[in-house]
Amino acid sequence: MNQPILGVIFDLDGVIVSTDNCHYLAWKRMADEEGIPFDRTINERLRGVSRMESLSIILEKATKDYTEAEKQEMATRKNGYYVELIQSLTCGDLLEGAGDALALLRNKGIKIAIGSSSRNTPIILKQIGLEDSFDAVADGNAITRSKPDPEVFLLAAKSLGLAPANCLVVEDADAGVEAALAGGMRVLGVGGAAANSNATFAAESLAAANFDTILTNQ
Ligand code: B16
Ligand code: MG
Repeated sequence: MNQPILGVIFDLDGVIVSTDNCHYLAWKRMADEEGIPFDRTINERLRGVSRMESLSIILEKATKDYTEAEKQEMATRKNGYYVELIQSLTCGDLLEGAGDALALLRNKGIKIAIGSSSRNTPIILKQIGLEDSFDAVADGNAITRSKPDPEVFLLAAKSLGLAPANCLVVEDADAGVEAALAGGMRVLGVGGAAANSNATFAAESLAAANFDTILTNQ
């Protein structure tokens, strides 16, 4: 018999808010400046992946080698462009169903947390008006290993005071689905991860997810 779900850990980008286009535009600007081919297909591989690992994927198409210092500079430059872009995010940029899902879970007494690879999580939560909405926030600033390592989700569960077996992760990236399962948690795949056959539950979006069923049919 499964343990009851007492906490839900949400990935941020692609689940609560769509910052993926901002990531794309910022990486594209940096890549264009460097003359490195980069398109939306390559961008799909960056979902849930840390900033430096994202850069490594982009550099697969580079025709020259870059030093560590140059790589740091490129990542910092991209982040500057990204932070500029996310200044215009508002609560209107919450993904469909996100606000309702958070309210429903709160009403049921379920604890809610963020588990994101992004080091910009605090800025994003503030921009979309959710900085005080979660019982715990675990993000890229607090971890050393990014998804598919379970570190960020284990930290979120610990901050909630819950065992991994009592937590459900909501993820849009395959790396995040893998991370949740590696951490001993169940996972609801949404968006791009809805088609991931390893996900415990699947829904096209948070708007289509039936938490009543998920929480009772455990
Ligand atoms: P940053 P998530 C991830 O957020 C993004 O999906 C991924 O594209 C990005 O590279 C990563 O955060 C790091 O972001 O450069 O802001 O630290 O999906 O884990 O919420
Ligand atoms: Mg994501």
